[in-house]
Amino acid sequence: MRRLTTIFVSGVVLTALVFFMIGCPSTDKTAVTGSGQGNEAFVPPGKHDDFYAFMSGGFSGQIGVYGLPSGRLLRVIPVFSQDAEKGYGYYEETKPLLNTSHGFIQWDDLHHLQLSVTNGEQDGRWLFANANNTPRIARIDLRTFRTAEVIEIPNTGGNHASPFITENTEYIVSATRFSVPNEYSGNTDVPIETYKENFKGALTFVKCDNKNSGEMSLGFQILMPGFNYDLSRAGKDKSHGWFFFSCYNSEQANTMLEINASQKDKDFIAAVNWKKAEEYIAQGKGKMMKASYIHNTYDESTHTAKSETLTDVMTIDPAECPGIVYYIPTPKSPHGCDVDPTGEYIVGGGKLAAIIPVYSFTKMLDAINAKKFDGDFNGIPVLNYQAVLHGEVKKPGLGPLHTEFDGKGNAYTSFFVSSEIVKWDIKECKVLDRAPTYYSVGHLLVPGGDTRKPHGKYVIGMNKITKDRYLPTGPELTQSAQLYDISGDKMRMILDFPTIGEPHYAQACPADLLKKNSLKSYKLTENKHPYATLGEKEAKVERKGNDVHIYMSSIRSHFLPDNVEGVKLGDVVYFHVTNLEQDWDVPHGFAVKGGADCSELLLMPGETQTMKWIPKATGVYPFYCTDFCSALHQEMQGYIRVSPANSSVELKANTLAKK
Ligand code: CUK
Ligand code: CUA
Repeated sequence: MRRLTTIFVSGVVLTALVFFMIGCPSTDKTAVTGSGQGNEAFVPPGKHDDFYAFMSGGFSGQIGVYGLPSGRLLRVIPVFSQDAEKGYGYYEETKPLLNTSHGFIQWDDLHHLQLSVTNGEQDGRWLFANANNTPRIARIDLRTFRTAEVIEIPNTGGNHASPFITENTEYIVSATRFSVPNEYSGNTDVPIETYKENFKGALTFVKCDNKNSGEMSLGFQILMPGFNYDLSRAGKDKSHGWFFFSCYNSEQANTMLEINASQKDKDFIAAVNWKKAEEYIAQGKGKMMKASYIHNTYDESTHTAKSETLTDVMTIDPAECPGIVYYIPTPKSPHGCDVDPTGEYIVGGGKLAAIIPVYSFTKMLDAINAKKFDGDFNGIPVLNYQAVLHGEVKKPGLGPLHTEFDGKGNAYTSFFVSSEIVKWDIKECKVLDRAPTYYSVGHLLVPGGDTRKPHGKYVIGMNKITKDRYLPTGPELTQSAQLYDISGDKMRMILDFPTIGEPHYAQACPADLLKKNSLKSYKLTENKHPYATLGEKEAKVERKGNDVHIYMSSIRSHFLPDNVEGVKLGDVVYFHVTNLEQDWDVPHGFAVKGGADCSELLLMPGETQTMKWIPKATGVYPFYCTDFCSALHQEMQGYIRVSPANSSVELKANTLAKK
């Protein structure tokens, strides 16, 4: 999305670009609008924010948790990238979460988030996130604000239209951004110019154990024509049972997409009847395919993640199963695809379109029944545009991307090229208000604005470019979020704050939904980690061949043992550290000098984590606590001695057992 301004292919865009450059002067004194002068967003110390906002970190692979309206960054949740701040992906227990069929991957590009829903309303249980690069979906547990599960999506290349979910979190979808040679054909080594024959675009429906643990498994995959599937939303209420996916590159170009995929006036939104797909599969119309993909789960009782390889995928061919997919023609190179709270209206965001098309679900069903088709694409019926259209928002702005709703009949659409948020009336398709953003807004969010019950109150624009808006920080400038009050007729900007990584989509929910469930510590009595040290008396050292296991406890303000000797070159040392505290907000850290692939441990009360440490030279190495935990935090330290491989120093440590 960052490079959208470099498209020079159509008159519309060229005009748009000029407009953009004019609309973005570097000395615009009136640029800070909003009558609040920042006061409205101020939440004094001791008072809590009204909302949690979860913002994707984009190419940081993480999630930023902010309070609203203060804009305070409260936590960064590591998901797809290693995070040295928390040791995530460095310590042994979390490494399996980053396993894929391509091996251990330390990074990804996280674009979208969605909170779990029940009856189309936020239920505060889980947060889902997509990996756009190596296709995966993660589930974050909102009791702990930690990644609990990651599942890989086979036969796809880039998981962009994801992790959007159905009304009761029955399914989380994943649609391939890049179509790829069909993995199940057994031959993916094909000439790229055979794109049209050989490349497929899979839409994957990942099942969620929505009544219990939330655990994910692959439900089924629909093998679609080879387009680029971009964004999606589930139907709601009357349209429950359907899912809508935008796609571009219906030209099926495989090179220079900025020109070659911008030829047609209209691409498509694919309307998918997933309930009908379930019926076909129940009737045995699906095909089970062999694949290899990874599923990683974190077990809270052992504080440890494990990885398993799965091998089966149920697939379904829409050409052989009439009634599961219809294409709705959509101008032009659509990006966003959003469904209003009633489930009746489907909004397309054509990046190069001069209007916003709004489709009617009722009209769509009528058109399907009356067979108002304009031909088909590979056996998938193409619906007549006019027959499905509710209306077009005329002259809304330039470069429409995404739309959210306030539950009062209004929609808010972001415009990348003209840098603004536009409020419009859904029924009348009439523009009501517009507010500038600084600059080039991508996604926007209204708390609950994608659900059946939006909480309204605010809209946040997430901007790709900040140029002159903040103090310069060298060539790379921060991206930003801008908070507008939408409780009145006019949008008013009340806060502007920098964000981590590149925020694409974000979600917000009332603080009360999560606050009461937030975990304060892990119970030591429930700690089932095989290497836990559940009291200081259990601290010990053990040699198993070249492996040295140190069962270490930590409590204010010492480690036990804190002197270890008898480790030899060639040994692999495992520090299994348990935090014996049972109070809220008392983590201990742990770090040793040197050692390959090392980070720190950051142990929550009651938790056990393991650092693998391979010394490279003899000597005495200090270790210490990295988190300021008490007045004597600086005293919380120790030593480990490493001797030559042939040394006769016995393994020993100052544990209570020995005294
Ligand atoms: S995308 Cu980034 S602004 Cu990946 Cu949802 Cu539209
Ligand atoms: Cu424990 Cu500082």
